[in-house]
Amino acid sequence: MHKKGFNKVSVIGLGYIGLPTAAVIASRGIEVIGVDVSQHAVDIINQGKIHIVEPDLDMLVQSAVTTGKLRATTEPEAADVFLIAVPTPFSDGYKPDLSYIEAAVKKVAVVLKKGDLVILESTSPVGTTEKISSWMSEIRADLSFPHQQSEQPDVQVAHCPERVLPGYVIQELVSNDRVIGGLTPYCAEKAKALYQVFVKAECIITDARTAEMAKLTENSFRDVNIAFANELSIICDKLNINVWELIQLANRHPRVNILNPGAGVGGHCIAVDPWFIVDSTPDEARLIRTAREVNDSKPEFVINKIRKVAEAFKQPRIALLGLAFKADIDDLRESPAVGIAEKVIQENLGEVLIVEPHIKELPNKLQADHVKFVSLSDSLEQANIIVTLTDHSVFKQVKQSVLQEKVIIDARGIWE
Ligand code: SAJ
Repeated sequence: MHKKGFNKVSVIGLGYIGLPTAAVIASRGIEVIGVDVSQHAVDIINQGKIHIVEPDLDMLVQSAVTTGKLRATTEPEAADVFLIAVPTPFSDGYKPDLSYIEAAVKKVAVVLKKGDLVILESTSPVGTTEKISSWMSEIRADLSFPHQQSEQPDVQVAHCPERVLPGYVIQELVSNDRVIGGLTPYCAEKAKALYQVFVKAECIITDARTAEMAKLTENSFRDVNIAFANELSIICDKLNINVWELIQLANRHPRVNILNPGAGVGGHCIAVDPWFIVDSTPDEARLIRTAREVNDSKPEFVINKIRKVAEAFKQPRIALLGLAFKADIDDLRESPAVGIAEKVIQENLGEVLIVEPHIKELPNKLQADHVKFVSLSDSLEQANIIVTLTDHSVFKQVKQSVLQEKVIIDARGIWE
């Protein structure tokens, strides 16, 4: 196996991106040290098991740990490459929170040596790659860094944003093109050589700021397009038009491709990243901000529909289908469906029957006396109001005849 001089790679942050990346690199015969602040995650990984859900990841991690190519620890140790894959959430006022990145690179700085490469994979506001270079230089005055404009810095720093789709991570890690932005062209070249060890698609080089903005742009593009669909659904509701039929018809135009309205936009990326652009350029990013606001208002629109329908029943029994933030996954974090369920329960709009085939029990915040966690068939039997919140494949198979006596709020358009 051609390792291009990368004998030891350290991946900092063993979550949805870091762990699959660590395992894929290890599967190419390179020694990988995974670092995470969670002792629990480290222990599980060292047993060859995984603490997150992602298809095929379990096998990959098991084999990497068994062959001795992957090992996890809580403190960084010396390596040739450090790949940072920690979260970048936003704090109050939609301000990017770089504290996880800062903590990670400051720990990495301690073990850096001349010739090392540091790659930031975490989605980050424009300018963050320069910032990490400067954070590291504060701790290591004995080494030169690329933001210092030195001809040949001791340490190379680049940004290569991850772009994988949850549920398809293992496949997309290898098959997606990668945008690689260096603080200098040499930094980018060096990072490209690493990605070429496991990426089968193209690795395209640019500067760090463009790479940072490229990732934010991709997710903002999707957010704006989903917001268009969501706004249409609200307009059509007012005008008494079936939005699903409308979109199907409009999409027959060769240059129109409208996405699907839903119960809101969830997940850790699309509902977050556009705010990083808004935070950098608040006066200019008008459309991007409005798209966020439109998508964030969609859950309240769905709750309003449920309120109105529930009022008409003496004993409303409301089935909520799906809690995950999108189809066919088990991930409930940042899910608009969970927020809707919480509100319906809090407001006591009726008896609530929750269906989520991808989880084993309801989260604590959704447990109450008037809430039952039931199977799809039980919910269809018992409920008089049925609300689709997530477009899981199993829901699409429900026969229309079963739904005839029910009031349907099909927020995902799965039965249209
Ligand atoms: N959604 C709709 N209507 C649609 C499409 C999506 O309401 O037509 C909703 C989904 O239900 C979900 C949310 O949007 O709640 C986001 O889902 P998604 O499948 O669009 O995206 P994510 O968040 O799972 O992953 C995205 C991907 N980005 C793009 O497609 C541009 C992925 O490639 C990124 O790597 C990932 O964000 C990330 O980590 O940034």
